[in-house]
Amino acid sequence: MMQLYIANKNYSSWSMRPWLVLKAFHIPFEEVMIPFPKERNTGTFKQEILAINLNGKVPVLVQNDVLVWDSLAICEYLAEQYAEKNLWPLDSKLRARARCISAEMHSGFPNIRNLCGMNLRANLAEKGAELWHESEDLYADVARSDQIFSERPHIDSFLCGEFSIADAFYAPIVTRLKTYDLPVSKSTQIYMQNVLNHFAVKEWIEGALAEDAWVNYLEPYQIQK
Ligand SMILES: N[C@@H](CCC(=O)N[C@@H](CS)C(=O)NCC(=O)O)C(=O)O
Repeated sequence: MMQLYIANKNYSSWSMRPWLVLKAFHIPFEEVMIPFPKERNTGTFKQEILAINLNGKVPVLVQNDVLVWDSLAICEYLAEQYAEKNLWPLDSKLRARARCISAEMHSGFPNIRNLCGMNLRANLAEKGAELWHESEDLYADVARSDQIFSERPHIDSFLCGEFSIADAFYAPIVTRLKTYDLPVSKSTQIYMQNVLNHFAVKEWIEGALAEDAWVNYLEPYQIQK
């Protein structure tokens, strides 16, 4: 069975993406968790992941002698291996859009990523309001995601119709919008609710809530109780 190496569900947004794709499309896999250390550059995280992948980051997928690192490359590999499951939309126009917005997420949105780290256990609404007034860059990233969400084919559909890799790529943005309570349109609120109600997203979040590991360098806005 293939293995997916991930880090803490509470914090690891890149791990979340391929994990959601595997779950959403009922592809059997073994989850291997390598938790982040409490303090940066301590513990055994780096050593353990470097033993699997010289890039030193999660997620990593291992299937027999095939090693795939990087969330987008993993999803592309899965789409190829499980072609019958349509991990990308079947319609070529929607598929092109799904690929574009996933690539845009993969290489963009630095402000929301840096300022609003994923933290599923937290409620950082107050911090979100502060950041919203301080950072025009954050505004630009939120406005762009709001635009992408609002351009989906139907109010009740996912980004490109059925749930696809594109939705998995934006799921960590959805959770950030919620955690930091950032202002979004009504249409985006409906999309967010549909994503948060998806069984795979729910399962990941339940896993995150069950974790108790505190990673100091990923908690710039909270003090450990
Ligand atoms: N572009 C990569 C990013 C992977 C990444 O940055 N992973 C983070 C966890 S979310 C990581 O492993 N960080 C550990 C480190 O940099 O030491 C992908 O899409 O997989």
